[in-house]
Amino acid sequence: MPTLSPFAAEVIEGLSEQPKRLSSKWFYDERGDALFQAIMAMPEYYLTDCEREIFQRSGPALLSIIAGRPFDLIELGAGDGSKTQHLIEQFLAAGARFVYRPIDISANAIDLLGDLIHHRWPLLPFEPIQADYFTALNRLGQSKTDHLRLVLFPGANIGNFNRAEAEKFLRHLRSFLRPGDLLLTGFDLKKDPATILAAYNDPAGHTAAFNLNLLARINRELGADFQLSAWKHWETYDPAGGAARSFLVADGPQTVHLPDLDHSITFEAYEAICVEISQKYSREEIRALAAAAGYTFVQNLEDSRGWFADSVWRVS
Ligand code: AVJ
Repeated sequence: MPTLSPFAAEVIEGLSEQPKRLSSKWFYDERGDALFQAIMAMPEYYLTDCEREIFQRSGPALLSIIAGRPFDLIELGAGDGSKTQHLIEQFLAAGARFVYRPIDISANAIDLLGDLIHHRWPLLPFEPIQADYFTALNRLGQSKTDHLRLVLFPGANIGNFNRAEAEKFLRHLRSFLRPGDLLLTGFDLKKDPATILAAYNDPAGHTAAFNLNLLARINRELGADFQLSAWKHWETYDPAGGAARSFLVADGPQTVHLPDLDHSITFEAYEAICVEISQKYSREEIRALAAAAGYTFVQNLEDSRGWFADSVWRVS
């Protein structure tokens, strides 16, 4: 048995389970990044606009929590950093002393962000780390700075974990931080189910294309023969549990071959693959999660509609 790439191993494992599933983390290849940009630009996808509004006006609140201490502004999954630049602008205008330390797995994203930051604020200390979250946090844990840390985990990425996984992730994150350090996490709040469903079930089909790209990626990278036209995107939102779930449903029986991996997978008619969960939270659930993961809840920063919360916690 040849050693499988992490992607191949997870595809085979997830499609061997009952019910079948694939992790949404594999959505983001080059094509997936572009499709996600299209999702963020569409009117139904309110999350990005809400968080931009929050960042545009939360500089003073964050600086008052930081209370004048020099700090490291650490951003998990910085991407193009476009929302964070609103915070940086307010922090600099207020004379705050801080180092900007974006973390991203993509070297390309870090390079582009570096050019932008150097051009806009040539004097801002900029120390990026190109690595996955935990490798980067490990490195930060070894650095000797006495700066307070403000860690940003924006974008509702926490929603791609179920509740138990979210707690585990946040607990693990805390183990790299020191008492007094701050964590800001983006949570999509429970709201009118119609609003949530529309954000993941757009009439233009951007979300469907984004999800189907996962099967296309398996074809491209693992030599599989998924017939994309035989799959349809199906979205649900459970207003009690708060999970939006995305499925890809087979519209007839089919067998998919992965010749490179010497493997094939059969699907019954209407069999579904669960490809994403986007968990929504109540304010009460956010407080409970903070406590369960070992943090002290400090404050929710919300948009004017009360649709999204960037929740600020302190390491106890
Ligand atoms: C990037 C994880 C926040 O769950 O809302 C958007 C991804 N999926 N539309 C989300 C996504 C379908 C998004 N996150």
